[in-house]
Amino acid sequence: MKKLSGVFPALPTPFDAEGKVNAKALEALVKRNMLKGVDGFYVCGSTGESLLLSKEERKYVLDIVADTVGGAKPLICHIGCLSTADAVELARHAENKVAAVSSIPPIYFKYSYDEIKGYYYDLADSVGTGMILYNIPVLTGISFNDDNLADFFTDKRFVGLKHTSNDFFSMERARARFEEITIFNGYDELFIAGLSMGADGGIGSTYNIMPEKFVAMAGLMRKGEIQQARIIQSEANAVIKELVKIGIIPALKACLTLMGIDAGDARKPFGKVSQEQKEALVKNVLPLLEY
Ligand code: MN9
Repeated sequence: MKKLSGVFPALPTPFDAEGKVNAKALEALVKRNMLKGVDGFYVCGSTGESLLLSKEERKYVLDIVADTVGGAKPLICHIGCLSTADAVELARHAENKVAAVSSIPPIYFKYSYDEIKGYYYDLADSVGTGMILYNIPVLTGISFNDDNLADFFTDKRFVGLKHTSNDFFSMERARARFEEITIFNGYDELFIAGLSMGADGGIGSTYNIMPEKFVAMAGLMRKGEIQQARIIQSEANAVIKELVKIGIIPALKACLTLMGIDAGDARKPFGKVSQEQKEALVKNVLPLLEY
């Protein structure tokens, strides 16, 4: 398999007025991102509200994205679930549609490290595609870092790391030790920092509303033009700051709707974006999205 790299939007899951998956809006979003030059997609991750979807919905979302992309770009599907059996079921469904699967570690119960490792190895044993570890300690309480990464990346079935963490020291150590794996930067606001410490690209929610900026930053960083890239990162960060104030997923979906892609509300327990917040997005964010 060719090494994955570049700009991978983490797709949100649009919902219609009844709260059902909105296939048309999802197709439109995927197509628009492709026109803007993204390199692939991350499906049903945190941004896709995967943990709030049923397994059937998660399969449906991947099917829509796979049909829309038609093999033109690589897909990574997040298949993380509370139980190993559910994750295996989603991994098997994804297997022939994706370049790799990916999973957060098992959450809620305080599993031992051996149990967490066992979860990933059960998934790796169940499918032929590579596995991308999803490191997001702020949400899972579990860190993949220099102390434990060798437990995975000495096995060739583990092909990548999605690193949503400020710990760039661990990212660099992973880069130095495991040259062949793909490292994706996870925090959009730290995109060029991640690239400068050895990431091959990034996976991010806010790429969906400003794909040009992330594609441009990736190109500039490849050419070593850090000062130019920093100017664009700064523009992107002004947007991200506003979204984070509201809540990243509801705010992202509200922005998409304002931009003509009817993403609907985030699913409960997420709250709705208020009228005042929408007005703030129109005033403070939409003008910054232009490229
Ligand atoms: O996929 C995203 N993480 C989450 C990665 O949504 C939890 C990021 O793109 C963040 O949304 C973004 C804003 O903090 O960096």
